[in-house]
Amino acid sequence: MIKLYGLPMSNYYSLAKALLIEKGAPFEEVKAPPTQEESNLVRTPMGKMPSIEVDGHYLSESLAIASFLEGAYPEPRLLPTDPFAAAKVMELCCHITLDVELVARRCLPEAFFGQSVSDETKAATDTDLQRGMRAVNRLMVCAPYAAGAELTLADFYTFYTFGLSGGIVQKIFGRDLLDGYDNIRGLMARLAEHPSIARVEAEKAG
Ligand SMILES: N[C@@H](CCC(=O)N[C@@H](CS)C(=O)NCC(=O)O)C(=O)O
Repeated sequence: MIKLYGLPMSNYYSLAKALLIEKGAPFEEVKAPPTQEESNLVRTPMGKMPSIEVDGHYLSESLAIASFLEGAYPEPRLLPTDPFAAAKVMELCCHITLDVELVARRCLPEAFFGQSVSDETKAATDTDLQRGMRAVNRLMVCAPYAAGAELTLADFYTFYTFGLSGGIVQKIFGRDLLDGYDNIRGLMARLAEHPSIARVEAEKAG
């Protein structure tokens, strides 16, 4: 039985949970806030969530967790068998995370934690986000899924990144991150109804 550590409020935790459900992997959730305590750092060396425990061994980072699950539970596949097609999915995941999520997160302290970020940070975030969105959109297929005809790991990164990033952009800049990106907006709506994602969101709300 896999243990999933973290809190449902985390989009990365939710992503890992949706992947576990998608793969049909038996798991249990263990509430573990992000801390710098040794008991947490042994599981996740930056103290972040999520992490998982498999047969007494710990693994952090959502991409590493996804990689483990893909190997341990090959069906349903979330990466194409063709190596180049699989790498294209990973490329999309990287750009979504690095060029949208991590950029938007610069303003997370002000958007959701009552702190403030400088006007310079906001201006740079706005500029960099627009560039990141254009980059991601170049790779997005959205026909009907992020990377093409099949559901892949990129869909899970899409749903959980654009959910959080969109919330930050709305709060800080008062605009919709997906304005001009109706393809991604449509995909988000489809993914919200995908059973594993819908279950994670329902359990979070409940
Ligand atoms: N790159 C990590 C990011 C994980 C992450 O940033 N988790 C956030 C919650 S969504 C966290 O634990 N933040 C607390 C902290 O930064 O100390 C992953 O993909 O798993």
